[in-house]
Amino acid sequence: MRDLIHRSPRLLADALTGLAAAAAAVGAGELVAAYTGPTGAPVTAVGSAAIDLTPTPLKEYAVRSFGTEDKTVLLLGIYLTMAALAALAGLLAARRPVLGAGVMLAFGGLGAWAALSRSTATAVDALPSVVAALVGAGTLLVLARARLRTRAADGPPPPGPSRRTVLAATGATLLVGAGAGLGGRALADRRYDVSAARRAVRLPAPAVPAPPLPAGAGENLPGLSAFRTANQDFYRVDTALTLPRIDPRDWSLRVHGLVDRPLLLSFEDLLRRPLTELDYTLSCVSNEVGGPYVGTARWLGAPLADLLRQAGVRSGADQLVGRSKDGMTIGTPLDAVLDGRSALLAVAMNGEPLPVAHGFPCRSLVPGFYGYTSATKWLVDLEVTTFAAYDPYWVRRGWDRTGAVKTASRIEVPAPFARVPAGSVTVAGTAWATHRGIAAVELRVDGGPWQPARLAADAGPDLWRQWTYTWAGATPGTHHLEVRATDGTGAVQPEARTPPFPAGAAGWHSTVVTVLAN
Ligand SMILES: Nc1nc2c(c(=O)[nH]1)N[C@H]1C(S)=C(S)[C@@H](COP(=O)(O)O)O[C@H]1N2
Ligand SMILES: [Mo]
Repeated sequence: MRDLIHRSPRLLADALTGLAAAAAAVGAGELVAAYTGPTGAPVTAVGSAAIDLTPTPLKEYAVRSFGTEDKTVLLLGIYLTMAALAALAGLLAARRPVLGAGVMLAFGGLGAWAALSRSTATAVDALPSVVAALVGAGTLLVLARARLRTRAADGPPPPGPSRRTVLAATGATLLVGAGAGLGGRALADRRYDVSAARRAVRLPAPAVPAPPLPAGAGENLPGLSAFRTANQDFYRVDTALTLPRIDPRDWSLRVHGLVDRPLLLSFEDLLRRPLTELDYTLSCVSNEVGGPYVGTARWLGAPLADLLRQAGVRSGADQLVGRSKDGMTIGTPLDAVLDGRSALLAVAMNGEPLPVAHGFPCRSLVPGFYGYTSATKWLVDLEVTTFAAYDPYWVRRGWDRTGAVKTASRIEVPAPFARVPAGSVTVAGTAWATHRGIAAVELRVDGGPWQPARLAADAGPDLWRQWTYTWAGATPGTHHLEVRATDGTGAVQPEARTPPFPAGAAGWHSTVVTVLAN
């Protein structure tokens, strides 16, 4: 023990050597990636590969526990793991500098492999990690050897820099590496910025405007979700560790596969088509019963069916696969796209060009389907194919290949575990069964009889519906509220709970509220 305490400053300094080398490596990698493309940055590449390789249950757990913050948590985990391994490499290098350097090379190799493993990768994506490996190995070799040389046992101090100088150089390397990393990120953000290009987009007026929302489609009740979700409040679910940044001038959409006339459209071509406006509620298959991954926006886009008819769909085709700039693939039943529903190639969301996080410059939307089978963001390619011929990204991971939205209802007011005064209590929430519509919502208290809720005006089957219920005579104590909806086909939401995997959550939402004695 005494010995360890005695040696610990030295061990710390050894570990610091490893951290400094890793910082220099990552910093160099970020700087190179600012020129070769941000998806190749070593940590981003490893993180993206981790997302693609994560088994479905773990991914579900991450989305459930961390929500939209899941990527921050992942990156934090990668940085901490890397720091721990780098510290170990430093300790190793204190005895065998070449071995420590070998660990750094292996790190870089992992980054290069990860960068190349992505379906959209090109050879230059490996460059940041290769440079990082060389910088990391070289730095560790130099620092560790310099430290070894200061360590002559007894007698006169060895020639060369003092121990303190080497330590200072190590600290400086750490800071310079971290600075290069942040600088590289900032540079990449500037070089790949599309906000000016996004602001420059002139959205045409819709050829087919959305019908006006009926008065009273949206209740204005504190605690109840707004009928229209603001862009900054709209949920975000995707696998992109760095957002694809696409300049519309560089964008094109290929339509191919089982078609008579393959098409290639520029963004201008797309905007020249007659555009349709659509009020639509988009939801995620990963949403738990009562969960937040649902939102409603006014979208503007080119009708997808017209485009496919122009291309001439061949008989036998039954799946439409969208491919994104970042390699995501999403498959939709073709008959649904062509059956007259308002399937769109959307370019705008709530009156502005699509936000980058929501797919700028173009995404697909097919009413009635969860996002993972219909709503490809950063869309660049549409392939008409068959279900037999191709399994898209999520289907390969075991998710249902159809992805029709299940009927869902949610109690939002009172909030879970709220404490409310006795007497008359307003209960309110939302319900959706996109493309089938909501015909009824019922509420029951403490397992009693189901009571009809009052539905807000019907804005159409592609939209959610708000509802309210006046709970008269709420008595002091703890109470259990349950909700269920009936969709436009007359099907009542089943009681049995199923988890989101593999086809979307089902079951009744419930909350517990405490009624206070007045
Ligand atoms: N390119 C790409 N598109 C994607 C995804 C993705 O991971 N990558 N996720 C899908 C899923 S699962 C959903 S629920 C919706 C979410 O869209 P939003 O983030 O705009 O709400 O996008 C879909 N489109
Ligand atoms: Mo989703």
